[in-house]
This record gives sequence, C-alpha cells and structure tokens, in this order.
Amino acid sequence: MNHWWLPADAAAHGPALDRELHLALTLLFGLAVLAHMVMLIALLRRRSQQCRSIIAMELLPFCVIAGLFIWMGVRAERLWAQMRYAGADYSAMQVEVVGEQFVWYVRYPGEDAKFGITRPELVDAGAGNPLGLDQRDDAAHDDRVSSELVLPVNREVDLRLRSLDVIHGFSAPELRIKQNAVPGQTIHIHFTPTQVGRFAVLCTQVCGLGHYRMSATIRVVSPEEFERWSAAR
Ligand SMILES: [Cu+2]
Repeated sequence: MNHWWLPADAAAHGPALDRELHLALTLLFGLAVLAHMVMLIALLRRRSQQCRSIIAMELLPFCVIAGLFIWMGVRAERLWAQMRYAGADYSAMQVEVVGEQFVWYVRYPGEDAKFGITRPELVDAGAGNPLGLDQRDDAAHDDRVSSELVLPVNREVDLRLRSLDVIHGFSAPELRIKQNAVPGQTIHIHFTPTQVGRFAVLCTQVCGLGHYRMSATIRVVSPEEFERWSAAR
C-alpha cells in the first residue's frame, strides 16, 4: 500500500510507524462497517421482537471497543516514546535546527561536538550571526551555521529543535518526522536516515504571513561525501 499513498520511507523507524497507521486504518474501517451492520440488524429485529438483553447489545461491544482503543493507544505511545523520549545513542551525530520566521537554520557543533552558547541579544542575521552565537565561548568558534541540512546515510542523528520567535512545525514526510519547535524549549528527536537523496522539510504550523515559503532541504549523502562537505566548510 506504501507505494501509492505514502511517500517513500527514508528513515529506520519509518516502517514501524507505517505499520501502525495501516493497522489503525484497517481496524477502524472494519469497525465502522461492523457498527453500521449491527445498527441495521437491530433496527430490523426490534420491529418484530423486544431485545432481551441490553448487556449483549450495548455493554459488550462498548467494552471490546474500549479495550481495542486502549491497546492501540499504548502501542502508538510506545513507538512515539522510542523516538522522542528514549535518548539517542552517544555516538549519534549532533545537529541543531532553529526555526525563525520564515527560515530554518541548521547548526553543526564542529570538531568539539559541543554547541557554543547563544544569546538572544547577539542575534543579528544582517551581520551574519542569525542564531546569536557568542564568540567569547570557546565551543562557539567551530560551530557552523548552514541553510541546508546535510546528513550522512545510516548514522543516527540527534536533532535538537529550537525556535527564535513563534511555534514552527518541523516536518520531513519521507523521514517520518514531525515535531514542533517551541520558543524557550530545546526539543530532541532522533532518527537514522536510510536512503540517500533530497527530502523536503516543511513548516507545519501557520507561523505568519510568510509561512508558505518556510521550507528547506535535507540532503542525505554517503559518509565520504559528508566528510568532503564538512571539510569544505
Ligand atoms: Cu514556520
């Protein structure tokens, strides 16, 4: 079913999410059909005879459906928790994505794998410091800010999301990632890209008049190409 109604799967956690979606849609479709059939049968039967047991007619289906929904909720929550709350592996690549009306900035921590301190009063996109990096901090010297998110294939990414102004929605459909960037919060999500290619990033929160043009590209490349790209910067 994937081939005609969902975008290609380019992340390691994608197939599990897709399975969950298919399971939910199939079950709910089946339930909708069943509910209509039960209603129809009940209508026809009640014309001729009294229904003897309200327990069989109403309580039992209610309990079964409630149990089903709880089971589905727990399954989905566990998947989400793996992505969002279980931390990334210590070897994961650190990347920061920051939303600002109406662009996405990407920051790499450089050789020291440590993000430098940023200060709101230093934010000055015109002067080439859109994130307000504080150069007095040693960890900030080798930080690299880019407009393009370039990632090596098959390596886990620990992505931290921030926003400088309003709530933005970071969404990459092929990578099955969608997470809001909230001002004042640093939100981590982690994933492993499994396919080389170019993937769209869209903002999925209506964040202002320029919302429609708040897009970016994720370029997933081979590890060698990633090394070359990093070295060139
Ligand atoms: Cu936005």
